[in-house]
Amino acid sequence: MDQIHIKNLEVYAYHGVFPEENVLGQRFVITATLFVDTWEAGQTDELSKSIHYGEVSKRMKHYMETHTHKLLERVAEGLAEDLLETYPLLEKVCLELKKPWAPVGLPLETVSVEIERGWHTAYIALGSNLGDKEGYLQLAVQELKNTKGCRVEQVSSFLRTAPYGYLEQDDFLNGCLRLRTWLPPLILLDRLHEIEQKANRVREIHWGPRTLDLDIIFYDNEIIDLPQLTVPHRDMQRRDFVLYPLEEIAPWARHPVFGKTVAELAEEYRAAQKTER
Ligand code: PH2
Ligand code: MG
Ligand code: MG
Repeated sequence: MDQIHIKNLEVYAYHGVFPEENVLGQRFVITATLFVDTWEAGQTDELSKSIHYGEVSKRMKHYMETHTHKLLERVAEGLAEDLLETYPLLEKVCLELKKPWAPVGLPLETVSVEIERGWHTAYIALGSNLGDKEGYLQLAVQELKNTKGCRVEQVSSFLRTAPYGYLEQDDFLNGCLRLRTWLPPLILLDRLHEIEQKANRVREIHWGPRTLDLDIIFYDNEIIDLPQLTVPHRDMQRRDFVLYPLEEIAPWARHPVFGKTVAELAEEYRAAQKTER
């Protein structure tokens, strides 16, 4: 992707672990790479189609001067968050934050932290089969809309589905949504669990009745195999309650393991249903 570079912006600020750093202050030097599609700005000569590097520089200086953090890591994270939340055209940002006067008592040239943060696309499956099912799904959408680092882009219609797995339970209401987020997968998962808790979810029977279930189906094209989290969601290809709502909003999204689109997986599911009968 196209890049805009801001190299070695100098700011005087008070971040640091040592109390004297917070009192005396010191020089900080910031290098930022902004990943932004500059095609339209290049064609039209319109600044509004790109990101104003002067404005970004001022914003970073302002952030540095109005916060006092201990760690360079925290400063870098705060700057990245601020830029991603402020500039809709900013897809990703790389930030290097240097402290040439770091008081370590040794003759080093500089110390620095470098991070890369950006927006990702995740698909979340929603399900409920207890109480006010629609209300719980709406609550989930609202909560995600109000989550810092999350933008809900599209929500499917909600579909009544028969229980899969453990059959002695009420029908489900299921849906799917597309999320733009700069939260990493495990942090997003924590947030989903928090929202499930808000919906008074109690974890009892595996696959049993629940007020609200939120699952990460895709996170970009990432393949994640951790004890806490498997992405793409395992067995999604055999679940109409995931495939059908997902097909509605993202028929072209491609499963990174099977190499097939959601529309293809849904079609295969329908074909298999026919031969079973
Ligand atoms: N979720 C399950 C188990 N079974 N069945 C339907 N129809 N919909 C679900 O969301 C669902 C299920 C475990 O999460
Ligand atoms: Mg589930
Ligand atoms: Mg779940």
